[in-house]
Amino acid sequence: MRDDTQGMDRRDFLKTAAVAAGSAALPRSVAAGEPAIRAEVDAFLKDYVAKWLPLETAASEASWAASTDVSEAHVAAQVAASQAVNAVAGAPEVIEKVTRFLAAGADLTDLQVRQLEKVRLRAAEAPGTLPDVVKARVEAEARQAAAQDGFVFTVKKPDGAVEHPSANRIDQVLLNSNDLDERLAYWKASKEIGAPLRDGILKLRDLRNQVARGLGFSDFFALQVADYGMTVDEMLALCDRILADVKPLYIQLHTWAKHRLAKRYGVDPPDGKIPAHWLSNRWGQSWPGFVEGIDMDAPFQGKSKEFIVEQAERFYVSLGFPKLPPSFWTKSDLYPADPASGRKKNSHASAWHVDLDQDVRSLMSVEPDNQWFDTAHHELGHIYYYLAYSTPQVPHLLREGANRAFHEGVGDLIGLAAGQRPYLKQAGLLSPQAEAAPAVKFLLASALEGAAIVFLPWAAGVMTRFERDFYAGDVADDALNASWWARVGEYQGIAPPEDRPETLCDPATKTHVNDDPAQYYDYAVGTVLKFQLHDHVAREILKQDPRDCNYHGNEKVGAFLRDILKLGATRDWNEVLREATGEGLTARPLVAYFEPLMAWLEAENQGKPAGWPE
Ligand code: X8Z
Ligand code: ZN
Repeated sequence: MRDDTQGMDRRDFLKTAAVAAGSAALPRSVAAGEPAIRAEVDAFLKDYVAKWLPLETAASEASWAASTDVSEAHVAAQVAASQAVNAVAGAPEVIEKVTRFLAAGADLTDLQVRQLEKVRLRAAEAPGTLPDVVKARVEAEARQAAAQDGFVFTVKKPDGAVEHPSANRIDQVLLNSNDLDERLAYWKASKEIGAPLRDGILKLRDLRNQVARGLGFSDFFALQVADYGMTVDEMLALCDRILADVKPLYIQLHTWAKHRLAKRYGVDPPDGKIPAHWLSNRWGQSWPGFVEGIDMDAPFQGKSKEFIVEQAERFYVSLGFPKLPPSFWTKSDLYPADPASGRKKNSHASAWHVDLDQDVRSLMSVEPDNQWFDTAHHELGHIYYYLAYSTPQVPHLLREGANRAFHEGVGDLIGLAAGQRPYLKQAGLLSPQAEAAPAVKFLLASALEGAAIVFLPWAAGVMTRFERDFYAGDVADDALNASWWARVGEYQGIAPPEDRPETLCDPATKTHVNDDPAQYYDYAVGTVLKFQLHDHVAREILKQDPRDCNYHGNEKVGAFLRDILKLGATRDWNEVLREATGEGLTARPLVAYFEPLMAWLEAENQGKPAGWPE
């Protein structure tokens, strides 16, 4: 199982939990039937887990092999292993029993209801009542992943030479090059991967929807949102609120960046949107490297790639987390594949909980730079979450985050902590210029990069809206690019450098669209959550300024986090958050964190037109 696991419908749980609470007041004689069904459910869950877990582990193992070494044989093995686990998870008798048990939810314990909801959502991903569709989906998923992971980028150089750059190399050019022609060549090369994935993503949309509708979900997007106990409309409304909260600051950042980049490339700033190839990320989801005097990569020059992951582990250990199990180091695939080996692997970082116990692994292509430093903390957050809830107190079916956004938010929180200047200085990872830079400049760099302000229009806007429309049937097959760029323009104020015909497929250049579908709001909600937890940690535990604090070595912070992580999915996420921070989900700490930037940017941007035409 990867960190994009399926969730449960909390709405149903809350309904049943409320009924269950009421039943406690009934006379004993009325409640006398409870133990019988509870015993029956326990027996069912025990039997289910005994059958499902070994097959789930085998399917994860096969998926791992397919993602770390793309080959026909690995695709075939992955399909066979997924089919085997689906036969158990989606068996018609499982669906029948779960439905019957959940109808009697009033007599069950909370933990039983939660596990049954997990079983139900797993069945909804592969209902045995639609065997042909489920089989076709498994095959199409595996083929799409292999086509993506095995893709070779090609750049034709001005001198006629041909380069096959890795994803890391493309990212480096977009980060460092001031030559707009070179930038355009690498940006366009990065989008070539979309075309061969176009037919596959259309086929997958239909198969994913057919599967989800089998158990009554309106479409595949609704099935994924069900993890939060929210409707699609509620999730979209939450994302819209996040977008509204950050929009004024985003517009100022957009204006500032447009002028800064025009100066850097020696050209006039465009009137409205920023050309996509100007930005230091293939999708414009993060804009690192723009702030003069803040070179976050310099301190990593001369360090080894191993240092990046080991330093991240040291940070967690300083908070009282254990050292990673030796198998993490032997089984993970942490560094770029040797090009000479011919091995192809997924280039996007992920964390894996293979046996839902101690077999934890990460797939990365770490290089010694600041982006991988941040990503390594993010991935270890998933890994430490897995380990924290792999205890006898947490049933295997509930070994997941409180919700998926918690899983994304935790490692990001530690990434945010490891990006604070007091810690970087102490670790020898802060350049003298970055140390001397005014606080507002450092804050500016933080708003632009990683998962912060610039990230949110992309995550809560473009990705969430595009995928929602895609699965709801609101995007015509011959308008994928048109619809994609309409969203990119609307939310990010970014324009394609040239026409993007429908033979290409720019949405499918983003790995999540292919292999982690309809879940990107996890990162938007996770970002809000990260700043909420950070604010609590800095103010209430460290008693330090959230913008200038140091978690390192503080075991109280570690204990605070472990108290959240060790619960897995045994509790309602709203309650977990409220108990941890005293508040429900709120973007207030996120907005407050960047508040000093607004006045500075307004002064910098004075006289420059802000925003872009709709
Ligand atoms: O995919 C990731 C992680 C793995 S869960 C590296 N992230 C998103 C992305 O890269 O698009 C982290 C930030 C957003
Ligand atoms: Zn993640």
